[in-house]
Amino acid sequence: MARKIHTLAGYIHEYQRSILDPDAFWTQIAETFHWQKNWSSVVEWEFETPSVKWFVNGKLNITENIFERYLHTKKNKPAIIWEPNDPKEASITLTYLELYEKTCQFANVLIKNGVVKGDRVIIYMPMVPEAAIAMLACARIGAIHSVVFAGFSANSLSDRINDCKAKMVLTSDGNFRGAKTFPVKEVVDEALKTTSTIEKVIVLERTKTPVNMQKGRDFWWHEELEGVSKENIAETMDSEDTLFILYTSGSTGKPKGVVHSCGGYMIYTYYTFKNVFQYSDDDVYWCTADIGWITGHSYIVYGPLLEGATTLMFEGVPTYPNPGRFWAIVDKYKVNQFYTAPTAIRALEAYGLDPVLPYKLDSLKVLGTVGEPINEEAWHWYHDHIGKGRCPIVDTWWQTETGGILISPLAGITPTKPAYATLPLPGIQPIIVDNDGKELKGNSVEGNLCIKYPWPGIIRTTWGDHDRCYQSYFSQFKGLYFTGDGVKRDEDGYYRILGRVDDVINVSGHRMGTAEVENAINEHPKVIESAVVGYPHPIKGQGIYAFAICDMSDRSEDNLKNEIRVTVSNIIGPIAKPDKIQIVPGLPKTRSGKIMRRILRKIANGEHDNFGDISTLLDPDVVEKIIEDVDSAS
Ligand code: 7RM
Repeated sequence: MARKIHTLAGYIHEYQRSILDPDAFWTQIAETFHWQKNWSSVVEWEFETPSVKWFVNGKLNITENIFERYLHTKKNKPAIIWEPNDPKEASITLTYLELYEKTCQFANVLIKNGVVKGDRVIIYMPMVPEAAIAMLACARIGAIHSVVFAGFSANSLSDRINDCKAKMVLTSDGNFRGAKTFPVKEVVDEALKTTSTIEKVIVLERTKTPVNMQKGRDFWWHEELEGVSKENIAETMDSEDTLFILYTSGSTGKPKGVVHSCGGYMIYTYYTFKNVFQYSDDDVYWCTADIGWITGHSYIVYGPLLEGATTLMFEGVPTYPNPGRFWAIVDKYKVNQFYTAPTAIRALEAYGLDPVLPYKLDSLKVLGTVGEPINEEAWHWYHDHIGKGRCPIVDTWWQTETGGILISPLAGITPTKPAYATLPLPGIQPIIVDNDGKELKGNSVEGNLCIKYPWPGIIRTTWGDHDRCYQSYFSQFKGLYFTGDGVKRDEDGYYRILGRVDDVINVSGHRMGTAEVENAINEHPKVIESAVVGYPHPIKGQGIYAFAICDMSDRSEDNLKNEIRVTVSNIIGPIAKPDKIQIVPGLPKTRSGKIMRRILRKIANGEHDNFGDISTLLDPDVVEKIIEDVDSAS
């Protein structure tokens, strides 16, 4: 086993080593894995075009490193524990052996249905073990999975299918979420009206929601499994072959397909999982993310399973059947590491301590957060009332594009500090630059967060459009990976993430491009133009505030706002619905026609003066008019 860091001195030593000789550092970790063929060089890279390759020419299969690697020692150890939405329904435990057999069997189902190495398979599923099995089965045969969060609309799903020209969709009849059931298959049917590449759809029966099965295209999961072997020989993958595509929003209108490759992602998710959470062999680890997000990929499925850990998967929502559900699950399974989002912490905090007090929570050793900055107040509540002051909080900063955690405490090993992600993990070389790209050296500085050296989990490209990868992350500051986040390095050298500096809003830990939301709003026939900004929201972190110029001739304001929300929900999904809409007579624009978001952001933040230089505005009066009417935003 690659060394787990046990002490602060150990961290400092490993960090130094990783910077002075990255090749030796990563070699030592990668050597503990099963490679079908060894790599010829550890890393080959440049951040100009960019091009990054790890473990060059190495051959492997990530699932062999989850299953075959552990079968002699862990075959009866629980790999996945699944807790259903309804607490009265039986839970499911899959041991490493069982998960292995199910993965192989489903891999054979994919093969039987014509999926071959390199094909794209969309996974649009609820949080059930089959979703993880589907991902692993794809990885087993070298098919590229692209998980689409089951809360996205038919339109969003269809865009993603078309972008990656997927051949198959794996889905379910429905999805239980709290007291509601969502007709997932119906959304797939709708999406497939505007796609042309999907040959087959395999449908898992989960909710028994009636569905239409199109002959020759749609097949039942359980029927496909009948008579299929549980043995499968893993496909040989090149280290740089694509493992998966995951779509994420950026500052432009269209989500981009972030591409991760097999070798580097494997090493990086494993190493970060092990060290950040300080997992020990009999621990039960629980990450509450959905597998539709990168956190679910890296820290429910791949990272924990590569470590041979027991990972808990929860189908439901934190407030069903009551807001004590998370804590009931922690006690039920004696969860040792618990990893969630600040937005969930704030939402549960709002219910007070009554839902928490009935539970012991004494199994907890480590608490984690991810997805957005955590405010000090929520940090202390989490620390005091969930961790009972005993558990270190790992505030883990990372991105879809980074594959795994880059800046975070190591639980119980390195210091924590409320609202700070603290220190870079070994192998990570952060650099702060000002807007001109000049490095801000030393401590007590604030600026744009970049990374100057590759790590194994870094994004390789954006699917089908490499230039977009360059434009989005490598063009702003020459020779650096730019994260899009602002950051402060304090007097002690600790990093505090300040939030996005681009046109991305982070709503409950979910990234939304302002342009993407505007495009959706503008689809409403009565909307002439719109501008979207983020504003501080007590629970979601940021809320979506839309300013819209509309034709109001035949609608009441309330009706129109409702219709706009429905439009956005249909085009992107409910998570993108504006929290506030203000109908405005005009938008502040420069003479060249650019919307001055800086001003709108201030207005949405409740600031009504100190707009800085507005002399370049085409019509300065419009700002006055918008401010006069801010109370109409709803
Ligand atoms: C893992 C994930 C990435 C963006 C990132 C940040 C924000 C994530 C933290 C955070 C402050 C954190 N991937 N972010 N973690 N901000 N502290 N611990 O969330 O691609 O969906 O989002 O999320 O702005 O750039 S993501």
